[in-house]
Amino acid sequence: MRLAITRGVSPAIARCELTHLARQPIDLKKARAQHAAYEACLRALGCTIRRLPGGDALPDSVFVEDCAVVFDEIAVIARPGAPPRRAETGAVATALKAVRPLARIGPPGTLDGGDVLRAGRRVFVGISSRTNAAAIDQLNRLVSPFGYTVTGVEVRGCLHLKSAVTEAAPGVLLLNPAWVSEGTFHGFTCIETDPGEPHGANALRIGDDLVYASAFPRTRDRLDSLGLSIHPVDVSELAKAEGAVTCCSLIVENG
Ligand code: CIR
Repeated sequence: MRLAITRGVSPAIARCELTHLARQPIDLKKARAQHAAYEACLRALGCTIRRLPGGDALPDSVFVEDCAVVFDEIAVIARPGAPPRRAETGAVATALKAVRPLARIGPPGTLDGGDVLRAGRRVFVGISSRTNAAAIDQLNRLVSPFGYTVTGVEVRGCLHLKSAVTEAAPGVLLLNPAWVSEGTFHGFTCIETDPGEPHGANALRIGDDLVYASAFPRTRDRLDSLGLSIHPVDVSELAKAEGAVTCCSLIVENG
């Protein structure tokens, strides 16, 4: 069974953390409708949705990806770099405890799950305003015994590593070369985002399918050339909170 852990959009989302974007009004009703459509898309792709309760007082709680990193062997509970977001991790840990042994990032480490890109046994971790070297060391110690190689990656100009690069298909990365250096990813095929779509590097792989924001049609054309099965979703309201498609779920294979 493939599980997708999600959390509803908080009524406090207008007070979300923002780093690279100016604050704009967010239409809560529309954000919730888009989030429900996103969940429906994951369901149609074979995921069982487990929507976590209790995030209403936490503005960014919809972005569950930042609270943990799920491996086949363990789940690592993150320690988000923005202190107000740390209270989000409890409910995520409770859900993951049922499906994986848990480990945790501890102080002085800070890590947002959005900074962790898994590609097979390679794990790339963004060195960002949210994720520091201490956390990368901790993650390395936790997962290298399972055969993963952990590499820290400088990101510039965006919030998280996965704002800049995600895996579109096995061995194929979708990236914005202005935010991350292609040279870091030896052995991978890299597809660049369209220059007019800098936020278009964030795609969510579910098996052989790709969930992708409808806001980036020109980059989508580039992905189409790979013959991937692409499922467009409109996440325009969540994008105003600096969120994208990967950040609204934690996918657990065999969950
Ligand atoms: C934040 O700044 O933490 C949230 N407003 C957005 C988090 C998006 N998370 C993600 O891309 N993994």
